[in-house]
Formats: sequence, structure tokens, C-alpha cells
Amino acid sequence: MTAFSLARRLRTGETVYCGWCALGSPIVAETVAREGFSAVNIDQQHGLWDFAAVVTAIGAIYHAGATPVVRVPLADFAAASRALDCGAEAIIVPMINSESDARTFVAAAKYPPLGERSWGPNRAMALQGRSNAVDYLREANEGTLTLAMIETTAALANVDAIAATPGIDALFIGPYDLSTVLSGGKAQDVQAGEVERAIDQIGAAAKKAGKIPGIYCRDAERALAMAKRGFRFIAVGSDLGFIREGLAPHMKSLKG
Ligand code: 3PY
Ligand code: MG
Repeated sequence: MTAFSLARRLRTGETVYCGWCALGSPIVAETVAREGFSAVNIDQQHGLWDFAAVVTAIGAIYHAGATPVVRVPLADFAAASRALDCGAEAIIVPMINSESDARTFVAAAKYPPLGERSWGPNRAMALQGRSNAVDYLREANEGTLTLAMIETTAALANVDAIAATPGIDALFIGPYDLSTVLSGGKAQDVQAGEVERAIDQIGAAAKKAGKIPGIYCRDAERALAMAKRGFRFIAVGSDLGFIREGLAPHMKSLKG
């Protein structure tokens, strides 16, 4: 595994698919990485992760040849800094609603002069096989990624200012929260017209600001469609979904 490879690939224009793990199991996260995703997200917002499992999973994903990504809990900017110290190379923060939220995220995740990240990447340096602290310090701001989630009406209104915030590397769309809010709490339809229009608006804002456009997709079919629409960091499915979908044909056969 090469240090900071996800940032390098995305910054040079590649499209990357990311596995998604909520079950709180490092072995499941490692398995998702070994099946071929080049990045795997540990979802601390809605997932079942405790901190010790996050630390183990980051190492397991890295050693399986994929980049560890962490989505931190809502409004927990300290968790962003801590996950980077543990070796995560991209951080997703939910519900970034304003330029001020975006600045707080950057402060936690980027070293000076861009932000105020506190020094202590002990596990990150060990995973990368580094002993020279200044090398890590010099490369980390470019090598790690900040993904600001756009998934509320406030975020939609402020999307250009969020995208333009120095140190925000990517906009990452949460289509299910967008559907929830744009339907007035009535639907989970990520293909409803108003959600699709919001998706295009956010993609265009990222493009205009020179930032990486990202989105969560329920399955590979939707992920490929989003890649065609210009999205480049594309999260796919979930570990629970992969297990259930893998089991479904077996159970169908067994039940006749
Ligand atoms: C959303 O769709 O709201 C998400 O946060 C995706 O994980
Ligand atoms: Mg969400």
C-alpha cells in the first residue's frame, strides 16, 4: 500500500469506488478491501463502531491494500483529527451546512498554515512505514482528503461558499438525507426530480471550485451512472447490504 494514494489518484482526475462499512467489524472491513475496493469507509455516524475497532479496521484496510476512509459522527470535528492520527487518509464529515462548518472541519483536519490540526500522527506514520516526522508533516495536507457532506437545504444554499473554502478537498453528497429534507420528511427516493436536480447543482459547484465531486450510491448500477455524470469519489453499498444480497440467492434456493 502506498502512502496517500487515494488523494493522488483523485487529484489527478481518476474515479475511485469506495466500499462502505457500518457493522463495526475490522475483519468485514478488511474483506471488503480484499475484494477489490481501492478505498473503504468506516462509518462512525450511523455505524456500530467503537474506537478500538476503528483503529484495528484502519490498519486492516491499509494492509489489505486499500485506503482507509472514516466518516466521523455528526459535529464531531475532534474525531476527524483523531482518525487521521490513526491512519485514515480521507475524512467524511456529515452535514457541513455553512462556510463556518467547512472552516471548522479544515481547522481540525489540516496542519498550519491551512488549519490547526494538532501534531501526533503516530499510528499513521507507523502504517506508512515512516520515521521522518517532517516528511509526514510536509505531505499530509495534500495527501489526506477532507470530504464535506452536502445533504441539507442549508448546505444547498451555501454550497458555493463551502466548495470555495480553502482546505475542503471534496463535496460528498448524502442523497438519502437530501431526499428526506426535500420531500418534507415523506420519501427516501434518491431519484426524485428535486433530489436529482440537487445532485447536479452540487456536482456543478464542486467542478466550478476545482474540488472533487463525490456521492454515496446504493449499488454498482447507480455508482456507474454517477461516474458518467462526472462524480469521482463514489461510495457503494454497505457491508450489511453486501451480506444480505450475497445470502439472498442461497436462501431462495434453500427455500425452493
Ligand atoms: C445520505 O445519503 O444521507 C448519506 O449520509 C449517505 O451515507
Ligand atoms: Mg446522510
